[in-house]
Amino acid sequence: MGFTEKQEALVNASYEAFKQNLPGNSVLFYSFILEKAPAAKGMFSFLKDFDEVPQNNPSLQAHAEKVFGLVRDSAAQLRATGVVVLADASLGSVHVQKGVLDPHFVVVKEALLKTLKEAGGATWSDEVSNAWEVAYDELSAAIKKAMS
Ligand code: HEM
Ligand code: ISQ
Repeated sequence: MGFTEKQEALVNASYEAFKQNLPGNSVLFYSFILEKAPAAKGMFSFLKDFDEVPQNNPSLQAHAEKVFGLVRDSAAQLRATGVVVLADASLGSVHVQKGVLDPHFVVVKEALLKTLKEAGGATWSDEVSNAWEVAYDELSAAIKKAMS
């Protein structure tokens, strides 16, 4: 079965939970990424000058919000059309330039899910997780295709 209205609603609801504490959740997201891939720190222009993930850094928050927002948009696209089309064709070249490799996509996926789980509290469930995973995987596939 395709991506359902229910799945889209679950993604939207937990995206709102993420946004409710954007400063804290952004720091959490980066921390989860760097925990698994410490070397990725040097890839991010807004991280490389800091020893720790900076608290209350607007640039960091804006970037994190964009990533979660794109996954949420992908859920809407999947429900409406069954496919994910990149809104920004340059997303491929950005990631090639930064040296992003396939395994990084798994790291970012796990960090995203862990962050949403923290943000969602008792509302987090396997069903919510699965909806995000499908949307993330389809978006990742579109970015990887644009990278190749
Ligand atoms: C840049 C989204 C996967 C590392 C960007 C940008 C977006 C984005 C929108 C443009 C700049 C901005 O943040 O506004 C995504 C999405 C991903 C994904 C939606 C997965 C579905 C990855 C992965 C890595 C990565 C797996 C590797 C750790 C970077 C880096 C930049 C970037 C280093 C440049 C940031 C800078 O300006 O310094 N990404 N990305 N991305 N992405 Fe990703
Ligand atoms: C861009 N791409 C992947 C992950 C990110 C995390 C935080 C900020 C920007 C990002």
